[in-house]
Amino acid sequence: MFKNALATGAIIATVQAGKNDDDYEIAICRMQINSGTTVNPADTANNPGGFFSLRQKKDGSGILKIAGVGFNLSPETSHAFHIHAGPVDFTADPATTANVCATSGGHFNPDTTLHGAWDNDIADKHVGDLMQLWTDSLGKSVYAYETMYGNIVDSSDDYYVVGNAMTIHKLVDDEGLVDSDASRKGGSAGERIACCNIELSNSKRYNRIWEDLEELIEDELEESEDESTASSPSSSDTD
Ligand SMILES: [Cu+2]
Repeated sequence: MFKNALATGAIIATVQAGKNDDDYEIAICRMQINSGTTVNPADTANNPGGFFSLRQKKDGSGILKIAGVGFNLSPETSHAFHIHAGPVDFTADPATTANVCATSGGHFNPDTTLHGAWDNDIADKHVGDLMQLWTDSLGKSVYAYETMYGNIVDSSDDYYVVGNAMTIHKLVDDEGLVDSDASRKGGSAGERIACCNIELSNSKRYNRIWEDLEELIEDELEESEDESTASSPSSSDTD
């Protein structure tokens, strides 16, 4: 099984990982604005959108990485970002489908856990609970994330995410911390403003893009570690 592959040791001989394009499986997800969203639906130049790529070593020896950009989002805030179960049916007629992103299901949640923060242990979050999209003053988000809960290389695994959708919500994800059904199920994230389907790609170009993205992910993760160290509980929180 995929998860056991991490422990077998049979993959130690993978020399020069990252140098060989064929070592990696790649998936892409190209955001489209939701039909019927309240966010600038007619303003095609400023529609919320984004492009994301997922990469993982084909032998299952590495964890899943997700990187990309979101744009035309609310500035200087964060947007809830999840994997939802099942694909969006983009063939649905926009004239009669008010919420095409809702043709995908609820959060991808093979363990039937409650919703939680992206950095929780899997017992306290959904597999589909991704790190939020943090935006700059222009409403852009540069995104880099890695997770051990999800894969794109073993279609028999419960955590296989290809064929599911990724969704950007209008609001901040409250990470299940509020005492309400909406919070515990979905983070009170508001409407789905854009969505995409996770599809495999065999374009070798993405591997070259990913060489840069790997650096980005490392930088972002270091930054978030620095921030969490800086806000450690030694400071006074009484005011
Ligand atoms: Cu969602």
